Amino acid sequence: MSTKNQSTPRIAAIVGPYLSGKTSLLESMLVATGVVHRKGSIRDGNTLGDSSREARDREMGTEVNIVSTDYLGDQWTFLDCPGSVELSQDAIHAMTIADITVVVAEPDPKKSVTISPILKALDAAGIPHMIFINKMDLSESSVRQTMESLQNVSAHPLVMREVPIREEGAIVGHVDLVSERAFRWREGKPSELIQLPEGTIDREQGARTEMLESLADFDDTLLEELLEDVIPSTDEVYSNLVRDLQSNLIVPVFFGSAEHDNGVVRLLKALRHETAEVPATAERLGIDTSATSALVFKTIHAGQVGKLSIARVMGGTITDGMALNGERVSGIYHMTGPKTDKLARGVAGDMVALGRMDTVHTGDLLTEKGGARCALWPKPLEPLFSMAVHAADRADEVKLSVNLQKIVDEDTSLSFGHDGDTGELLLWGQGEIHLSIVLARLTNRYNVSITSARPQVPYKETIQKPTSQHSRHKKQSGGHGEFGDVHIEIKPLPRGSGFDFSNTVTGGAVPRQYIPAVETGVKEYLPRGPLGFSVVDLAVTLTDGQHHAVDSSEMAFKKAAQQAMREGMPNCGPVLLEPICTVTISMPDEFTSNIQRLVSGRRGHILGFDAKEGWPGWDEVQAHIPQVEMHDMIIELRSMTQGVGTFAWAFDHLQELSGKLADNVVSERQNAAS
Ligand SMILES: Nc1nc2c(ncn2[C@@H]2O[C@H](COP(=O)(O)OP(=O)(O)OP(=O)(O)O)[C@@H](O)[C@H]2O)c(=O)[nH]1
Ligand SMILES: [Mg+2]
Repeated sequence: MSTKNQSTPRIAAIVGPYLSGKTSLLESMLVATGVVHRKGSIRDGNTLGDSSREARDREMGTEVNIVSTDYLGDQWTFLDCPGSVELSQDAIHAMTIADITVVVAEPDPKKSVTISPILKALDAAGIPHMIFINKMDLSESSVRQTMESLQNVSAHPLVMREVPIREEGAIVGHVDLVSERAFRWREGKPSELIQLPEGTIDREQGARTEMLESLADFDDTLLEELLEDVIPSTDEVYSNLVRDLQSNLIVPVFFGSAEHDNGVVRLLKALRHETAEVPATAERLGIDTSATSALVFKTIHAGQVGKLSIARVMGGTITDGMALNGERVSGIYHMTGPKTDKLARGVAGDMVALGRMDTVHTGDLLTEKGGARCALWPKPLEPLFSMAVHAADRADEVKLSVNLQKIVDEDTSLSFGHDGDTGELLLWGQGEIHLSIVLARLTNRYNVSITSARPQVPYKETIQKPTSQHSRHKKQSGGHGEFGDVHIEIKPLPRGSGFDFSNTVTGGAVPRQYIPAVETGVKEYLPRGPLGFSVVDLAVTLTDGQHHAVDSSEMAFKKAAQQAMREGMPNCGPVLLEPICTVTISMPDEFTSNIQRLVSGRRGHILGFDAKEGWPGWDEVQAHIPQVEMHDMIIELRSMTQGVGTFAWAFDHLQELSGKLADNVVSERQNAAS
């Protein structure tokens, strides 16, 4: 099988749960491909990946590591993605653009559920993928147990490609189920070909039969051979494996230990022989490759080169100076971790960084004709957690928003903007860690220091009963006086009506030209009612009044109206309104029963639940939950669901809040104002 034509450049995304060993696997692959001679260590902070200060400080991946290399004459780019669920946008984009995804799982069966969201996303988009069960050096469970629990979260059959060779409980090597060759693992050296150990033969035969049966489900010739006890040729088995993987019918499973370089060359060889090339990926994404095209998968604002748009060439050739989407390419680079090398061109399949494409965004499809998005580009993740932010030094406010925009360009699961009700600058993202990385990046990269706080909830208030109010504004201070006199009626309106002003004055008691001033006066009162919040759902009618031929003015009537509101409103039974959201929580069904506790603990109530469409084994719970309770809900939800639960939400309605909770909100507001 080592005879193989050279392929076009290919891309593998490396994804998986937090700390499953993705970066270690990449490092081990780079040692195997000869790119680096000595492995960096995550703990020592000297890996080729995870080079940013935020990543090193936290000993975790905080952004995708892009490394292009050469393996046995083929070009490869590996996209090592952060595992934290809060940083999954990069992984989603990497999987989208890659020819294959390697899901790095842990051997502990209890952790298998953590790869469930990744597998769902891969299946939904039809992306071919393999699983690498890492950390086998630590494993106490059998490969079979791990396989069973992984199969529970995969829609497609998992196909074990090797069985372990054990000595005194520890795994010391593997038997490849296609070639039926046995290998002994060696620390830091290629595995050694050995005789198939006696004690492993039965397991090897059983597992090989299972593998062939899985393949026969998709191939009648193979099925017939199995039924007739004909041993299929190695080439036939390989061609089935390749076809079924590339059409996302099966998920091959390999195992090993990235830390000890075990099983890594086997995985690389599978990637080399079984991964489809760029035309298949372009077809999956609906991209026409007859003309030059490139899909932007990541935007980076860093280093001396300025903005870089990292793109995959899907068809044709990109050369420096070419105009794409109306912008001139100024510099084409090849990436190896944080290092960039200038290239003359990028050909179909290549991952290239394009310099200074100012108007280009992640997800844009670049062509000479210009200007389209990739229709199948994934939508940004829902915002789940927010903080109110401002520059510690007021003079840095502009610097803050300019640089925040750059960071948001790099990560589409972030957003920021002023809240329409509270006026605060809110930064939205996927969780506390996500936002703390953004704040650290603002400081480390752009030298802006930030203070952050829990965002205010946009409470409102309304009234429960009507009142009539007569108020007069009168001022005599030499020369012109001020005189305005109004009778108003204030009435509650149904929830969601907003505000209504009308006028029933007859006989010119309030001259026509002053009536708009009365309306303005009332409206100017509304942002701060008797409880301190913006008043909604009420009607005010001007019923009568008096004026003075000399002293009346628009200003005088506006003041009279404000005074009438100030005096009348406290008599209308003001009541606090809190925003309630409709929330759809999704999680694997084994956790559904916990959600009742989560929702009721947050003063919410469940509206219903159902199986999540297109996500076998997952449920969705609909609930109404007060917005104030949602601030840190994602943290509790994740802790209840091994990190995989998530939700979508939208404002639904305002609801009256009374009692102690309301009293606390009102007194906090009054303390803040005083
Ligand atoms: N024993 C053992 N430890 C491993 C193995 N692979 C990785 N580790 C350790 O697991 C920890 C996490 O490894 P990383 O490679 O950073 O994991 P990651 O998946 O890239 O982590 P994130 O990107 O933060 O999600 C490190 O302490 C590694 O040394 C392995 O095969 N065996
Ligand atoms: Mg990592």
